[in-house]
Amino acid sequence: MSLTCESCKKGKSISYEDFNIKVKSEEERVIALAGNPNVGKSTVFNALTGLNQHTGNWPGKTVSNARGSYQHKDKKFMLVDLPGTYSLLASSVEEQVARDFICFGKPHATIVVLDATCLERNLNLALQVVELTDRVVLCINLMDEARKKGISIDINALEKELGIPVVPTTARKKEGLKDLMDKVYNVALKIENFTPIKPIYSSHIEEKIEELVPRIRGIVKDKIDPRWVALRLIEGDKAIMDSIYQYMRDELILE
Ligand SMILES: Nc1nc2c(ncn2[C@@H]2O[C@H](COP(=O)(O)OP(=O)(O)OP(=O)(O)O)[C@@H](O)[C@H]2O)c(=O)[nH]1
Ligand SMILES: [Mg+2]
Repeated sequence: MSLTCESCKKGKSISYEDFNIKVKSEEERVIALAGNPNVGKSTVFNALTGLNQHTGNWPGKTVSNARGSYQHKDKKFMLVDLPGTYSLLASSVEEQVARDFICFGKPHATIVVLDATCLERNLNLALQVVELTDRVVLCINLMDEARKKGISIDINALEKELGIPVVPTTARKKEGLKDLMDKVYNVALKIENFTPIKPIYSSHIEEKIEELVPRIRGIVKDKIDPRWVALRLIEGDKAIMDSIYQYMRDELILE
């Protein structure tokens, strides 16, 4: 991708279009599909999109991507299968692709697919996505395997604890997918509004965040969550500065 994105040249905000995701009409909603490796993302993707799929590469990267469309109720959706990642810390090209798409591509919703048999490890990525966007649906997949292992998951408690919709699925048997599409519909069309409960850090870190947020907000405005950028800066993440500059150069208010 060139340093100045196509949308910026046209005076528009950066969006999924700058990631080579083309929708047929403005009405079509773009949904990102994220998750750890091997949790059933492609199984969910295939079950929802069937034969309506295309593959390509992420702009400027050798990582391939798959997109597919499906219709639910009266609306069309474009599902984008992101590379499987354990985190969004952008230490690998796959993590960077997933993070940049969720952060700068501004999909209408992001589904995070989790493995019901090892929720604790998988929730790490889910919490990172929740820090980045309010429009998230958790899909707890492999429920059949969890049942076999005697693991039961309190879906309502998870929804309350995280403040986002949570759907149990067994994608291989196509169980739970209608419920997943209903929840994605509601989040993407803002029919139901959710306020995800974001992680709170130790008081020392929270103080630093408070100090940085107003300054970051002055630069990025409402284009990207200033708290999230503050966390990345505290972490010493240099790649995020490059990405912000690459994708938002013409939108930043620089003195
Ligand atoms: N038992 C069971 N197996 C499943 C389920 N969903 C997917 N699988 C199986 O899990 C394996 C991995 O599924 P994929 O859909 O390829 O997972 P993925 O997340 O796309 O994997 P990567 O793209 O490699 O990260 C496959 O053998 C699927 O058939 C499920 O709900 N139950
Ligand atoms: Mg896959």
